Amino acid sequence: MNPKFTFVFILLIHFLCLFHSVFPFTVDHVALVAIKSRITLDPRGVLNTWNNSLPVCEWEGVTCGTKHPHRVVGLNLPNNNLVGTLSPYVGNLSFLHVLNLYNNSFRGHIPPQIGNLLRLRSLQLVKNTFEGEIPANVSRCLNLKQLQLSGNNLGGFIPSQLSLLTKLQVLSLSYNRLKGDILNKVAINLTSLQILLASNNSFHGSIPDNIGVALQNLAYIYISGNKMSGIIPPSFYNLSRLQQVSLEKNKFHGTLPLDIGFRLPQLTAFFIGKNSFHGNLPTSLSNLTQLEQLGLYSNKFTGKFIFSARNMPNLLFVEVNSNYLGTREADDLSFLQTFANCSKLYRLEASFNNFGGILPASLGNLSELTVFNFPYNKISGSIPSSLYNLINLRVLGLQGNQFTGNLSPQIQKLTKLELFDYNDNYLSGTLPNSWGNFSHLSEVNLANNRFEGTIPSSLGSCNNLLYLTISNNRLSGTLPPQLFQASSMLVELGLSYNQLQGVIPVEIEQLRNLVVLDMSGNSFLGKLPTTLGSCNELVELHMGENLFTGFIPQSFKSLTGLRVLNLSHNKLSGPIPRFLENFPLVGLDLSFDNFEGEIPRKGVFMNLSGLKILGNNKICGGILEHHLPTCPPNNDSKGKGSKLSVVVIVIIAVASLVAAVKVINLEERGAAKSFMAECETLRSIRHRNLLKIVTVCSSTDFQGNDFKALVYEFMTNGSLHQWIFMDARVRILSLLHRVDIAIDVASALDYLHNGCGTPIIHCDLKPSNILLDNDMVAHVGDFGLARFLLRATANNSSSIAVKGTVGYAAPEYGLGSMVSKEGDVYSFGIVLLEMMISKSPTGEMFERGLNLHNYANSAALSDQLVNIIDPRLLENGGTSEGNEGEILTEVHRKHKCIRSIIEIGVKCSMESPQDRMKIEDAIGELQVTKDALLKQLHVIRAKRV
Ligand SMILES: *[C@@H]1O[C@H](CO)[C@@H](O)[C@H](O)[C@H]1NC(C)=O
Ligand SMILES: *[C@@H]1O[C@H](CO)[C@@H](O)[C@H](O)[C@H]1NC(C)=O
Ligand SMILES: *[C@@H]1O[C@H](CO)[C@@H](O)[C@H](O)[C@H]1NC(C)=O
Ligand SMILES: *[C@@H]1O[C@H](CO)[C@@H](O)[C@H](O)[C@H]1NC(C)=O
Ligand SMILES: *[C@H]1O[C@@H](CO)[C@H](O)[C@@H](O)[C@@H]1NC(C)=O
Repeated sequence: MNPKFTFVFILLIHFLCLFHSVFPFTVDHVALVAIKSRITLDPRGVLNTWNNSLPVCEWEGVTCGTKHPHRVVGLNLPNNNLVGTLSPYVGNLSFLHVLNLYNNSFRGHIPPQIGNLLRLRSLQLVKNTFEGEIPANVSRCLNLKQLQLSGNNLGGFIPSQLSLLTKLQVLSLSYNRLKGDILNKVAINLTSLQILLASNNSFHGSIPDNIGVALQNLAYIYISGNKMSGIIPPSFYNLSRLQQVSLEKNKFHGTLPLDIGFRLPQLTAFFIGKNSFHGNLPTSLSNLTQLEQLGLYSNKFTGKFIFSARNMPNLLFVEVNSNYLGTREADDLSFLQTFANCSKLYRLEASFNNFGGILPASLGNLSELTVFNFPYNKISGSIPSSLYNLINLRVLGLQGNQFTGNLSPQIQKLTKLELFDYNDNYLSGTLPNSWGNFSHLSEVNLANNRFEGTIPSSLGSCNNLLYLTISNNRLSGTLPPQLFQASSMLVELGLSYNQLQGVIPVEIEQLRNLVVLDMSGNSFLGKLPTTLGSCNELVELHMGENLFTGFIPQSFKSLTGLRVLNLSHNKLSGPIPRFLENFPLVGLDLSFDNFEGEIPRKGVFMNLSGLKILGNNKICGGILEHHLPTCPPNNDSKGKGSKLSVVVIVIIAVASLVAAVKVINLEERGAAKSFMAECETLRSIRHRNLLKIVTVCSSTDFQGNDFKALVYEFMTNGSLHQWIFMDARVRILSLLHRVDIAIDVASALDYLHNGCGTPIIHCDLKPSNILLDNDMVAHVGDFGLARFLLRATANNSSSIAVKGTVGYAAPEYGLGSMVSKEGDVYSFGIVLLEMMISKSPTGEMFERGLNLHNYANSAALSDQLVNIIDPRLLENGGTSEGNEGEILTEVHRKHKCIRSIIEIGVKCSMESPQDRMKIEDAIGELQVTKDALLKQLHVIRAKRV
């Protein structure tokens, strides 16, 4: 050969070789660049190396072959948060063996060009957001051993062509929305299959009868959460290599074969929960010596649970909740003793079965146990103290059994507890004192037992507690304020139906996350705590069946999320606040209280089934369907003749005009303005027992000075003063009248003090300011000296040296004290005594140290009341037709009532303000007295008939 030619030939060969290796290199390069171009976000910058200054084989995630050093055989980009679509150019990487995009955010369709990758062995796209159908073309990749598409948004039918992939060992399709009969149409032909993951799709069909022959290599089968049905065919138990089986949440039925434990010797996980399997559990389950996880919950298994874990050193958990296991016999729980050697066991659950017997003490050996959950069985006996050795416990559920005995203080050893439920047993004794160490505890339920004693204050130190329920026990005493700590996260607090008493600590406001509060059925008293208004996450508030008095606080206005409010069967009074109309209430129970006045008409008040208001005798109005009496016409509308004619009372005038009392100096900056504001407030307060203010007027008097006036409605029956000292022959105030008037007046004061936002102090309560309407209902009027407490104490310029009226004004006022609620209570006490004794406190006999209070008090102490009370009280009893014995009994009973009223009067008029009774308590006691009196009158009437 011509050497020249030879040279050219060699050159040509060389060039061809070069060309041959460069050309394919270019195809892969182009494909990768195209793939990169479809990736819109690469937060970790893995694709930064994909540039022209580096050869393709050095790009991150790219692997080239050894036989074909310039061809891309692997593309591995897992866990990179890549966002974008997968370019169809991927199909040009014709030497690719492995494509791994696990755990990124690829979306769009899986390109069918994948089907061109005839050398592909592993396609790993798990945890992306691919959508659309699986391209049938994938079935052309006949070398595929692993096809992994779990955790995407793939839908549609599974292509039957995938059955051609006979080399497939791993098929993973879980967590998509795929349909079709995966087992019979696809999997059954995949003779090499070892791992089938197809949970949580919409696959249907049954387990093929020939599965035991066809898929002899199967080790993992996860088909839970589909729509599969049928039985487990007998040949399934020929799959002797099976290690993990999950058939949960389908519609399988049938029984388990007796010899299951011998036929699946390698089984480590067996999950068949939430199907309809029935029958006895085969005892051979005990021979699954490799078993780690056993989940049989929500089936229909029956009979004794004969199970031994003695040969299962690797056992992690057993879960048989919601079956019919157990026979209520004493040895039902003997299987628990066989767990002693399971040192890894961390979860035991058997709720909602029929297990009887007692808990064996050997439980204490299961040191790794974190969940012990056996609620709703028939387990009896005491809770073994060895249970409290399980210091890793996080969930302890024994509710709904028949346990007796105490709650051991040893519980505090379980410092990792998160949930602890002993609800609904027969436990008794006191609650342990120490709750300080439970820093993880989020739920405690001790309701429906027989616990007694007080609520331990240290419960408040469980800072992560969200749910605390101790309802339906026999707990007594008061609520420890420590229960309500600022750090508290409590969402639900259930204290109902115990024997708790006292007032609700104001600290309750610190429970800012509270959603449900149930205090029903106790003996709580006092007012509803105003501070509860701060718990504005509340959705349910149950305060019924207690002894609460006073009004619904204005602060409740902020409880705008309330859906259920129950204040029934208390002694609450005052108006039903309008703001309740605007709450999303579905249930409002105000029945059997003493609410008064017009009920609102909107919101829940229109809802016949949602509203309960029975047993409030002083309410009126509302929608027709409630059948309440119509309210007396409002003064704002035109009055009905003379009865409603108005009386003008000039109550405030300029300083120069008035007597000794300096009221408001209108020359002072802002005083006139504040007067008007106060008048507006006065005008807006409405209470059955307050004289209604018709209007406010402001004018100039004859000397050219400003004067301000309030206009009140007119009362036909005059003042209490007139009645007390009225000629006995005309008409007499009966004892019942007097009690009613006392309650009316006290209610008015309570409303002024506590019911209308800023407390108002009347400052001049006396019989001549108490007016009686046509029905002898008392109305407190003349706010001439009324003070807004907050303003008076907060701002000196408007604090006034009030004297009130001699005889009725509290002694401390004479010493220059600020006006106070207690001052009004003093006046009330004096009025009460005056009403019963019929002597004016300024009468001649009351001087040199003797006053109405001392007079009544010493008579009461020396049992001389009968000698000082208004003699007319004992007349007019209406029993003149009765025999002597009856009369004596009645007089005796009346005495008791009179005595208790006088005692209330004495307690209200104590010398020292802090010793005086609270007005709301006075109402409560007067109410009790009235009830007793009414009962007595009923008896008398009944006898007469
Ligand atoms: C290409 O990537 C390399 C490695 O990340 C980098 O050092 C180089 O600056 C890049 N070149 C270009 C042109 O982006
Ligand atoms: C997925 O990738 C992200 C980002 O690298 C990583 O933080 C996360 O742990 C990965 N998740 C799994 C299940 O591998
Ligand atoms: C799958 O296997 C069945 C028998 O089990 C057979 O009838 C069918 O033709 C097979 N399908 C494919 C695509 O090989
Ligand atoms: C099966 O397990 C039970 C209970 O552990 C045991 O008594 C029995 O000997 C085991 N049978 C075989 C064949 O291992
Ligand atoms: C291979 O990919 C297709 C898209 O799937 C392109 O259309 C082709 O041009 C490409 N071929 C080459 C040689 O890059």
